[in-house]
Amino acid sequence: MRLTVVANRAPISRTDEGDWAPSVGGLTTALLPVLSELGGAWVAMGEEPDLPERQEYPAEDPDFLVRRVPLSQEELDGYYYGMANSVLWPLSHYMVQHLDLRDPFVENYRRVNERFAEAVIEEHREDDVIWMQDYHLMLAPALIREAHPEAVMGHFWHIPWPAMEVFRILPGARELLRGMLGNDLIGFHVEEYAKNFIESAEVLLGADVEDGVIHWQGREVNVEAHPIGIEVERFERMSASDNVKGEAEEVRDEFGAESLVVGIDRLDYTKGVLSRLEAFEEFLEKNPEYHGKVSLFQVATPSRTEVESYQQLKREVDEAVGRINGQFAEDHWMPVHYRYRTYTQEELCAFYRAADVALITPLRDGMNVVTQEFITATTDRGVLILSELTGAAYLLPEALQVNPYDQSGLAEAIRKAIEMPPEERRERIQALKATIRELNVHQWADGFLDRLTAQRDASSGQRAPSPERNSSPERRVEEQSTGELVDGGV
Ligand code: GDG
Repeated sequence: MRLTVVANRAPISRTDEGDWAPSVGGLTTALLPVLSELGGAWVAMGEEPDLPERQEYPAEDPDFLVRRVPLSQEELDGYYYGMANSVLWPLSHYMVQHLDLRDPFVENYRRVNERFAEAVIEEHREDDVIWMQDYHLMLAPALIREAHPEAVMGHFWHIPWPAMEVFRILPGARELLRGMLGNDLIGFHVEEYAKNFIESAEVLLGADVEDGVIHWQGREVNVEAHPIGIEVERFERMSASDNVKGEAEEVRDEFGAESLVVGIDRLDYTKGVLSRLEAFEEFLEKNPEYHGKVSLFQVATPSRTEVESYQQLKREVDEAVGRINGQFAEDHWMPVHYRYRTYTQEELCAFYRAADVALITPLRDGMNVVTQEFITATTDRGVLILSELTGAAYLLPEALQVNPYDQSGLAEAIRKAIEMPPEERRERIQALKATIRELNVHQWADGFLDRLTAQRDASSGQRAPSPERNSSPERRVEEQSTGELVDGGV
């Protein structure tokens, strides 16, 4: 069995020295080891002109093929910045006010999905398993299915699947659903998104559903929850290293606050950075005894800077930071320390470790792995304030859960977190750490592929079972430690 991964982004990028190396990011970390072991291909868009369409990797002793789908500027604008980032992204996060519906977005999304499908069809061999990723590629599965009715194909959706009544707002909702139903297995982070998807197929397409399985055009489509994890052991090691401990101390000394509240996000309107700042402002207004004692350190990583609503958000966040600091700063105390840039993972780890409180308050989020990184990196002191509108919240009841739209509730949660007694902090964080250790990114990849191959074996009945895969550290890829932007999720 070989594997074909189909994702918007390629798994390798050029280093400063001009070589090729695995890109930074959860998806690459999870899937490259499996792909290297099984062999096969990774199909992705060509992010720059002049990149080879077919590239064996590693060059000296290839494990797999990188197959690029080169895109014109018009295609990139329509498919990626348009349909993916300005339509499917806001809709899936229930933020219809950010929807930007334009015909060229749909046309280019169709065209690019066709081109991805053609590339997969060309590379496909009997017995391959195809694994699609995310909301960029909703139409490709049905096209691949037409060409290869026997193909074994799964799709992991990294963001929320909204309630059916929200999904149906989208003109073309049915076409997109039909595209997705080309798959054999569709994975989401939590059951709720899976239920929403099933209801969308049932109501909008009239699909038959029996015991959670969708019956569609003579095939079965399984829809399941497969919550993603992180590389827990690596984060634990990094956090316990002298380097990170030293950097965490430096951060605390630099900011000088008794309590440090930390937020780390891509600057995306779904992450709730603006309402978080407003809640922190309310906290300061209501609790003058904490002036001079509590600071918020907010890292906002630049993201999708070409999209107008992201430029607008940046202006609003800049303004809010200026307003809060202008009103409350004192000689030796700055209420908000704001950084609009990327950091290395090691630096992020030091920030998590320096934090007394992590403030993770997305307005919606498929999972939110920053939460998992904080839980893993923090000591017994760390308190997690977590939006109940994230996938992570379903798994982490011991967090201080908040409704991110409730500004006063959020301001109150900040006070509660700061005043939480050490024993309660320790109990909560230990429970959270235990949960996160169970969610490992390598197990996530293996678990999804196992379900996919099991389904293939069950439906064919004749093929040999897939070879045992193991999750040993040897097959994991060393990660480059650069502060490369993780854009648009995976
Ligand atoms: C999508 C879904 C789901 C951030 N700044 C820097 C940096 N990061 C890293 C974080 C974390 C990742 O980016 C962000 O992950 P999230 O899960 O928070 O969010 P999305 O990017 O929106 O991802 C999400 C995820 O897919 C996985 O399925 O959880 O719900 O939206 O790992 O650490 N990394 C580095 N420098 C930075 O400045 N190196």
